[in-house]
Amino acid sequence: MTKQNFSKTRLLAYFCSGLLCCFIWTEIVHAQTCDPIFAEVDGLVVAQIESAPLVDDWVLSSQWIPPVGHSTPPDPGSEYYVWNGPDLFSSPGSGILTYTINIQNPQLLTYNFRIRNYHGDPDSTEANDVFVSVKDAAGVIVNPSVCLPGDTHFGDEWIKVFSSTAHAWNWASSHECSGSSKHSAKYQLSQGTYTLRLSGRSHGFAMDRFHLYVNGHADAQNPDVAETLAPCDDPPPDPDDPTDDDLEDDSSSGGEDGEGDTSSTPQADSDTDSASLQDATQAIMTTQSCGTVTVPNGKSSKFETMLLFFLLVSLLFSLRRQYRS
Ligand SMILES: [Ca+2]
Repeated sequence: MTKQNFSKTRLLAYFCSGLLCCFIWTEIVHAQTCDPIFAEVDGLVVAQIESAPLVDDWVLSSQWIPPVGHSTPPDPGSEYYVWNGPDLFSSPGSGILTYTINIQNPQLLTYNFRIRNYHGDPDSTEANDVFVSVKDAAGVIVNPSVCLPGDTHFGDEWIKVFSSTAHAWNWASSHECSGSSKHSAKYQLSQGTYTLRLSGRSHGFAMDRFHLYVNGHADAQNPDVAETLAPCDDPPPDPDDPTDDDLEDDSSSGGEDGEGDTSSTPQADSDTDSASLQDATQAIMTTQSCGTVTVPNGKSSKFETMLLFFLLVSLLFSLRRQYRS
């Protein structure tokens, strides 16, 4: 090996080492400063349940031992949480999991709320629910759009969401507005930031992820679609700030979906708002910097790290071999 070739190889190794260091540093800074905000992208919000820190009696799937007689959840493709605390049928507020959501579309649209869940009690009406609360940025309660004044739980911060499908991962999620008023879960949301919280209710209820979506979205109940994370360095737009360039005017229409109110099995029907949402969400897609939105399960950064690490190790071995020769 000539001295000139050795220098070139060494320079290349230094360059790749620097690149790897910069990448790792970016990942570290990202992990330290980026609280997840789940952005609406083209009418869909996706959040992994395990994105919120474990609290109280929630347990990670790997630590969950189903009670005797319960069926065992199959692999859902990602981690999930299970409420391992006692039944709290009348006592919401324990084991609160918090998710920040940002809706970009300025129009008031109906979003189906679905939790991908599992419950394995022999009685399908047991171990099948959780409490949910949604508030806007001002802390005002957002009532489920399927609950009406006169319902027992209209105006309550916490409302029960239950699943009617047992022994399989499913998306069945219904609001129980009262004992006789139970509907597929929905919220009407417009542009702004919201806080969605889940609170333990039934022992053994397992949750993998939740989606908020407009009717007709192609990935409405796709269990592999990536979280719709907002970029860490791009805070949600302020609707009250006219200088905020992230706000876009969208005059197309949206609204009710016509889904049967009494159905407890969610369906994505043909009424689509995707076209009207495309423009309003384009800004997000073009400014994503976290690198996890378009790749299922957020595996892109891990893949890139492994690739760079492999490249660096290969170069170092090559350098060592050539130097000895
Ligand atoms: Ca999950």
